[in-house]
Amino acid sequence: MTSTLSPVTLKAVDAPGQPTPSPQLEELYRGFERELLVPLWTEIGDLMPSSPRPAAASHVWRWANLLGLAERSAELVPVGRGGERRAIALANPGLGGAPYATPTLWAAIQYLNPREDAPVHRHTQHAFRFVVEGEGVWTEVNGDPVAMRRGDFLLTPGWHFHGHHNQSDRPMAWLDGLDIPFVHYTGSAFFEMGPDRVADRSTPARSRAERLWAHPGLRPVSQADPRPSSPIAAYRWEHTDAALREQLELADEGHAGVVEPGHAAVRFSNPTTGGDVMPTIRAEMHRLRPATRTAARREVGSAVWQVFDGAGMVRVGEREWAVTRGDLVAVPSWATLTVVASDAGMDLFRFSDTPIFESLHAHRVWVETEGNPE
Ligand code: 1HN
Repeated sequence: MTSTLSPVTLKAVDAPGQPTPSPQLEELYRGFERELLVPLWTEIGDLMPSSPRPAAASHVWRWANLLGLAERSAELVPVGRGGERRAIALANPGLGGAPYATPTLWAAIQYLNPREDAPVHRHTQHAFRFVVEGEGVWTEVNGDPVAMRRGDFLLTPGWHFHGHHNQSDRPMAWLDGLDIPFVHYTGSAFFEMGPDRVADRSTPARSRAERLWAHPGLRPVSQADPRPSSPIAAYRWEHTDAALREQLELADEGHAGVVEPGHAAVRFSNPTTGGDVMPTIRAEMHRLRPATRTAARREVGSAVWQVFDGAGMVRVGEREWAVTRGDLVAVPSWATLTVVASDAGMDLFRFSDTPIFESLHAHRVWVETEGNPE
């Protein structure tokens, strides 16, 4: 894991910008080591690159492989107090084996057997679920049962009690996203268990949160204050799908709305602010028409993409992968990303840590345009 304390080790080297090695310099460096000090002149190249050089790598995880291992876990590993979740995290190959998809984001496949419960707890980490296939689980958020179905995007903002119940006779798997690494590095994690018994085994099609909040453009007059996280517990696929379809139809009719030709996108938003769904996480759905290639793009902050439907290619920097339904791609900060849909077209879910950088005024974007090559 990431918590080992490493002592300072310094070496005098004969290199441009470095002081000439000598026994006296070595002696000075031993003095720095004893006092746990590091001079800037040995580190400046890593600390001050001319543009971001993240430790995280781009990487693809295949949904078919994750699902096979999650199914096997479900045979061998019970869900209950202590472990709390049968969630298996993506470990970015650049991050030393930590269960982090990127330096700020956790992504995992979670799996529940038929009739199985994951216990109620709460934590300061913000969380969401995205459902690439299946149904039958209700996630209970502050006592409100929320149905999970393919294409739905569901929120568990920080410090909301939540547990999951599979109320069906079939197993179900989904994607979990959380800001666990960010909260871990910044020492801001709190955790508390909830009641051991499931409060509400009812299986409503719509949660109370949706009945109050999920009517387009309509806000309950009693709820006037802005909230740090969206009160909409579930963003349903039928709405997301219609929004994407109509963006593309409007483009066909000569009207504005798409990101670029053949590329529609929507951002899940907090109706009380118009901003992102949670303070640390941005989430979007993208639809590419058959054979559409996005403009190459780089931005500060890291992201994870999951193919929801169709197939295509994802290019990150020099690397390129063919991807299909469920596959997940980690995109490090400032890596150049291009997505190309196959002849079947492609829908992709994306989540990122962008709100952190926007609120710090540290967000930058570069987009390929004519006359703006790499
Ligand atoms: C958690 O509460 C969930 O609620 C998923 O489904 C993954 C990883 C670490 C800590 C808490 C969930 C988690 C988690």
